[in-house]
Amino acid sequence: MKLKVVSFKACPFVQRVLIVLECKRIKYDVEYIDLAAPPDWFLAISPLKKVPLLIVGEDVIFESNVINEYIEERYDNKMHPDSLIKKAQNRSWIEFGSSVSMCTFRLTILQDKSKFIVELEELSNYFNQIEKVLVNEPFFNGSSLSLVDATYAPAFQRIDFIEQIYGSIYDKKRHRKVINWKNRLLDLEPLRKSTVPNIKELYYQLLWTRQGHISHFLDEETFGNRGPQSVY
Ligand SMILES: N[C@@H](CCC(=O)N[C@@H](CS)C(=O)NCC(=O)O)C(=O)O
Repeated sequence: MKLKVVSFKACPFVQRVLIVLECKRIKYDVEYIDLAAPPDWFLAISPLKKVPLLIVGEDVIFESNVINEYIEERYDNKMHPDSLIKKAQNRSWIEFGSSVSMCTFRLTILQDKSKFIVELEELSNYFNQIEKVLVNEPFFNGSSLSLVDATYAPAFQRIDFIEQIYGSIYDKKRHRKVINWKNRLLDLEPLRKSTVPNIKELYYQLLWTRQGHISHFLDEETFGNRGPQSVY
């Protein structure tokens, strides 16, 4: 029975799941929905009205990290470490990754410049914390990819997109290991396969739709008139 992932093309949380499916070489189908006009069938099966959903036959699983734990338990090519304590620590850093992702999301919607700057400082503080625990290379646990890597890669990809229009976000001295880690993750084939090819353009279009402070760093001529703020 083939797995189905319900997705929104620019969603980083969906990507976490697709990265794990790609790493484990599991076949899956993707069904895209428009979150600006979600279909009734989706609203009926998504308790939080969010993607990703994983559909396994008649069953539905929601929340990206929970979906990844299911895939990890069900399939070979294990990505969690064997050691109980290391596995628990990996889960702690996966949880931390959700804070990083939400911070990255807020950077796209905050309209007030000073609040945007405060959020950037928050992100930088998160990087300080991650820097302290990055003792392995090239990935979080060393040579093999983990669910932690799959959690952070989509957020790092978006932070890079933001950097390309805004300027430096990482501190080259303080975040040296984080920068190395994110560069390795951004080079991964499973990350490339986890998105549509025009993800960067779609992301900038989303930034424009969100009309946050960051949208002022986009080229107005490319995106047209500013509309009312909308998350999707
Ligand atoms: N904690 C959720 C977050 C998922 C999430 O926020 N997905 C966004 C798209 S990127 C969504 O579906 N938003 C719809 C909404 O908030 O109405 C997860 O990890 O799966």
